[in-house]
Parts: sequence; C-alpha cells; structure tokens
Amino acid sequence: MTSKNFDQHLEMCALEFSEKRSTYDKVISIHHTDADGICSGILIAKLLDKLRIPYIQQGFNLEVPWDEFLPTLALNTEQKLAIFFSDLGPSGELLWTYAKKFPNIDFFILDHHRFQVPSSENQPQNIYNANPTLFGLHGLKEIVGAALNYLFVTSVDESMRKYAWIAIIGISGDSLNHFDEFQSYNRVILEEGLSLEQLEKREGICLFGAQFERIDKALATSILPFIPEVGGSRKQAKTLLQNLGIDPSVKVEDLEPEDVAKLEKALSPKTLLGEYGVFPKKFGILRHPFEHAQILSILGSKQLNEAKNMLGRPRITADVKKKFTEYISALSHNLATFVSLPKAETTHAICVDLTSSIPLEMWSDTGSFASINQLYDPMKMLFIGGQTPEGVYKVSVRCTPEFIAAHNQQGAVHVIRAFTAKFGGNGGGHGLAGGIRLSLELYPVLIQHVDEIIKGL
Ligand SMILES: [Mn+2]
Repeated sequence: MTSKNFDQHLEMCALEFSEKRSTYDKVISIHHTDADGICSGILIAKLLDKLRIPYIQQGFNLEVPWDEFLPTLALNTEQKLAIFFSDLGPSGELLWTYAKKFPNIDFFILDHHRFQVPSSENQPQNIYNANPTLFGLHGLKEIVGAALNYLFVTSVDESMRKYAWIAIIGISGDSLNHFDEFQSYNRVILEEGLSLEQLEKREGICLFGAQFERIDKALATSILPFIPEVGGSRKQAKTLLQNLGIDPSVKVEDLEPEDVAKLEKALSPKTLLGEYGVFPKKFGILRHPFEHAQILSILGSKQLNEAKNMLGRPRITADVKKKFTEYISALSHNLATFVSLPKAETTHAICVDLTSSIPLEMWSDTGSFASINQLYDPMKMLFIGGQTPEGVYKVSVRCTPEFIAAHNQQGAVHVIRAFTAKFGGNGGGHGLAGGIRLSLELYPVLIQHVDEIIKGL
C-alpha cells in the first residue's frame, strides 16, 4: 500500500525546494555510507548536477554522535543554505535546535529510520521532514532510503526517472528482498525500472552474494540464503550437485528448470526460489542488484569515491572483486562456523561466544546474517560476540520480528536498556538489532539473568 498523505507531503517538500532553489548559495548533502545511503546520495547529486546548483556532498558513517558531527559543517547565520540528510538524520531534538539557531538554512530530511518528533513544540518552518514512518509506512519493507530519495528527486525533476535502477540497488541492499517480495513504494520503483528497461526480471534460484557464480561456488558462498547442506564448502557442493546429476560448472542464471526443481527438493532454505534482477549492460558482480549493493557497502566506509564510481561502471576491477570475494566467502564460512559452535541456550536466548573462532570485525555481520537466515530459533534473542583485545565483551544483540511480536513489541534495545540499568555495562540500538559492552565478569551475569530480563518486557 502507498499513502496519499505521504505523497502529498513529499510533493510539498519537493515543491518548496524547487521554488527556493535559486535562492540558495549552496546545498550541503549528507548521506549514509552503506549501499542504501550511497544510492540515496548519488540520486541527490544527480539532481543537483542537473539543476546546476553548487553543492558539497559528504558521506557520514555515524562513527561519531550527531552533536559532534554537525559543528564540523561550520554553519553560519549569513549564507542561505539547504541541507539534505539522506538515509540518516539527527534526532528531532537536535534538528529543532539547529533549525531555530539557523533560520537561514532549510533542512530537508530524506531518512526512513524511525523519527521521534519532539513533543513539546511546533516544528520550525525551515524543516521539511519527508520521513515516511511518520505516515505509518514501514521504513524498510515499503520504502527504503534510496526509494525515498528517488521519489523526491523525480518529484523535483521528471528526467531523474532514468535513475530508477540506482534506487533499486539501494532497495535490494537494504530490504534483502527478492523482487517478488518488494512492496509499496519499493515495488512502484521496481516496476518503473522494469518498464523503462533499465533492468530485467528473472525467475529461479536466488543465491544472493553469489548470483553471478557457477552453481557449485554459489551454493558454497551464498549468504542469502545460507545453504546448511553445503556448510560453506565447495567440495560438498560439488558432491551434492553430482549426486543430483547437475553440472557444477553451470552458471546460476543458466540453470535449467528441472535442475532448479531438483535443488529446491534437496535443499532446506525456504527462500531459495524467487524473482531476481539483472542489469543487462553490466557484467559479473555488478550485473545483480544485491551483489552490486554489497560492493557499495563493502567499499562505502573507507573508499566512498570508489564506491560511487562503481555505479557508472559496467564491471569491477580485479582489486575490488578480490575484496568482494574475500568478504562474502568469509561471511559464508563464518555462518558455517556459527552453526557448528557450542551455544549457551536459555529459555528465551541463545548466547554464542565467537572469541578466537571468528575475527572481531566480522562479529556483527555474522550475527545479522545468522538472524536473517534464521540459523537459530527465531523465538529466541541472539547474543553474539566475544572478548576484545581491550579485555571487554562486545556483544551484538539480534532478534526477529516474530520475537518482538511475542514480547509486547519490545526487542533488542529494550533488553539492553533493562540489563544495563540493573547490572551495568553500556549499549544501545533499535528493535531488531543492538550492541552491548560488558566487563568480563558481567558476561556470565548476562547469560544467567537474560531470561528474567526478557520475561520482564
Ligand atoms: Mn537505509
């Protein structure tokens, strides 16, 4: 479902920008540096290029709090500016403060994460907040950041429709959906890209992370779904394929329907089949929206310009391909490790200690993909992490929408808050995901008391 109220509000924001654009000395565009954020930022940049508005653009990885980041923009009360926040944004309180302090600046909020409107006061006139969650839309399944930014830029300038495919990369990366699962605005934009022939839709096996590979490699390295029957091993994949009478060297895209049927029967993941996209003018990894998105996310935090350049290229360099392959195979390997590791299991939680079995920088992604792939009981909360070189426990907390539904709409952040208030440590997050840091003595306390905390939700 789409929302009329949201459509009207977004249209109004776009109209205000169109009318005021010639009065701006400059535009500042701030965007997140994951795939969705990069696609959002690129869409804004394409619009500003087209309109010949001077701008600076900056990626922000949320590595420092907003009240430290915003002063680095060196804002003043003289220049007439517009600031875009794409796929991220400061809290309502901070935004209100800034908008009052700088009446010469217009603030355009193009973020799809939950937003708390400050309760006490009226919204300053110079804030244009197009956050779709304020209109009851699901800020992921229905409209991701790149989808929102696409709707904005196309409202300002119709010719931006030629970039629907960029929004579709962002949607694929953030929603993790097969094409047949796209909903609401995400779907509207997908249909637009398809009808403008910017991409093609295929049906068959979806082995995301490895959709461009030959089938044996794809089964071993797919991260969505993770294939437990193969456990990250190419050798096991080959044996399985040979037993089924399928040529292991066939590319995923070229599998015959009868081979697809055989694989569906032999493998357990429920999300194996579906619709996926290909960019006919791109090759290899960049040919597939999900994999394209992964490349952007992998490069995003350290080589932002390189990531942005990828969007204009038909194929990637050997150097970037190496990075991608290393990341995806490490992740699929880690998921296999996750499955085989001993777990401390309580009534409502599963705790997995990754110290010395998975490298620290992969803990959080392993937790996320273990959760997405439902590699553990989805009715339990996952605590995954380990001991850092500094001698603290760094634990990622993950749960499923099913868990939240069964616990009064309370999830990761609520458990983290309740635990740290009672026992110590610190952390934060949102419903589905969060993180917590504990002293070495507190980690066993967590395992011991997690059930009573969850029961108290
Ligand atoms: Mn996003």
